[in-house]
Amino acid sequence: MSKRSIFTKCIALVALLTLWACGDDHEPGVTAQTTVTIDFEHFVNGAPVTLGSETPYTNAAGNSFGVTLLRYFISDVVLHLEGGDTIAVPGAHYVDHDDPATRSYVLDVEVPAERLASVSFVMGLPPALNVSGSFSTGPEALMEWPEMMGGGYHFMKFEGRYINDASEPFNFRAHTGGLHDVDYSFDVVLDAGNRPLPEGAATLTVVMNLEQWFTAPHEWDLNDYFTAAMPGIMANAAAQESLQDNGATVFSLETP
Ligand SMILES: [Cu+2]
Repeated sequence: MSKRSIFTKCIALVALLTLWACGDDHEPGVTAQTTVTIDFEHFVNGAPVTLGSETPYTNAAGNSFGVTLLRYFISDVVLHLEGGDTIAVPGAHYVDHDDPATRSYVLDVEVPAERLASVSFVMGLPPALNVSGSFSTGPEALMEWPEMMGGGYHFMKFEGRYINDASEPFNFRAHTGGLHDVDYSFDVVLDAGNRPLPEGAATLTVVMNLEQWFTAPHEWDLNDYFTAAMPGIMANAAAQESLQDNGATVFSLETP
């Protein structure tokens, strides 16, 4: 055998081994898995919110307002894959804008790295999770809802300041929760456009668009809800229902 022939065979062998090594590195029949993290972002009028005592934003009713605090629960996340399979992640997740760790929710399930049709979750706590005493420690426990209003937990504390009809800054507390036996949590379904979930790690970014709480179908003039004469909206069933309705357009899913 000539030197040249051996050299050619060696090249061919190396090429073959390389092809083999670079081929499908998954065992047949085993679908690649991924870990899904949901990141939460909070926007006003299309831009990330900055918390503070100023009133730089304007709502649909023309009120100038600002945001000082934002805390809420989302629960029972479900990932809907393109083929129709669903992956449920039971339980609640607490988000505090001021606590970056809470704004990243790593779903504790193995997810096939397939295409994602949609993601759904509950805004707030459904009745099965809205049980007094179920959060005994941590900031979640501080979301308690008064027993005299039915107990359980706040779904959301959205607090800020607006400029009222007297041109004075007035602090508002848009607190939501179940009231007595009426549940004001609601389902959110976000179209994911059949985006591929990359193998290993995938991130979904869910945006809460804060101005939408005050936009439609019920336009909120904050003077109608937050005044010195009114005790707040926590015991106000009509206000709770109104925010539940407006919640339909509050969340969006960022395109990857
Ligand atoms: Cu409250």
